[in-house]
Amino acid sequence: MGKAIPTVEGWHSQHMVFSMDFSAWNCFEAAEKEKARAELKAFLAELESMHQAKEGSYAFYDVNGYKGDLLLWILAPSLDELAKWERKFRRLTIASVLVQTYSYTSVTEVSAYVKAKLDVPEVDAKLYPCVPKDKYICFYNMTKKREGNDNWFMLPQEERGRMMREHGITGRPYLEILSEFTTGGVGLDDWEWGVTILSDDDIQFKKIVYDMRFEEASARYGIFSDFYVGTIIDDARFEEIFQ
Ligand code: 76R
Repeated sequence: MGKAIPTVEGWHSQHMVFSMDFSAWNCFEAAEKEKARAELKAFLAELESMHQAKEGSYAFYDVNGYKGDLLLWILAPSLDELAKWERKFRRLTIASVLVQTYSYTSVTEVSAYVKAKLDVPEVDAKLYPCVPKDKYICFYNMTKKREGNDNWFMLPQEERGRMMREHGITGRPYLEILSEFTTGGVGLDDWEWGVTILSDDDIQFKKIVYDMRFEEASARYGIFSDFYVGTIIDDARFEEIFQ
């Protein structure tokens, strides 16, 4: 019988995806649009202050495809802080033209599969991430299979450790061109993990995910959600979206 691997947790994490009703937005008067833009900018400035103070972090991206238009990722010290941010966002004027299409509640997580020590700065950087403002984001969920002989949770720890070491070896070279954050959602949401990758080169998402498909941990045990990809909403893009 397997045994749970020790994990350490850091900030709580809320991924939110919204679709924007552009026909409703287009019906806004110019002054209403201006008010909505100013409120949203003030909200983002508050998130930026939290990020600068290293009390949390965030990401705001323009999502491709039908799954949504905006991805807002917030990291904060507790679930209740996240709920406050969420409520604040929902009360913005812009929220009246947004419909939430996805969310994932979790907490940053590092496990002891590979790391001998969990109280080192490298681990802290994963638990309390300073999310980089890279051009592109890729977010999806993963769960490990529990079916017949392919039951991750029935495997001995050494066996899981071997596969996770292999996983780390595949992943490590990619850290030169992307950042990856694993958040754990067991007991908090429907999927076991959230995977958030940021890079200035979106092709690296395709490369790392394809590479990992051949690892046993993924090939045999990986189950994945929908994928969300998007581009950072910088000032220029903000004006384009909310014009
Ligand atoms: O090397 C180490 O010290 C850490 C090793 C490591 C662990 C334990 C690690 C490394 N990951 C770990 C855990 Mn990861 N990771 C993913 C995905 O699409 C797919 O097939 C998988 C999605 C990517 C892209 C990725 C990237 N990782 C996990 C877990 C928890 C599993 C569990 O506990 O059972 C999941 C679900 C997961 C998924 N991983 C790395 C990376 C990268 C780039 C690395 C190497 C760099 C690093 O150490 O951060």
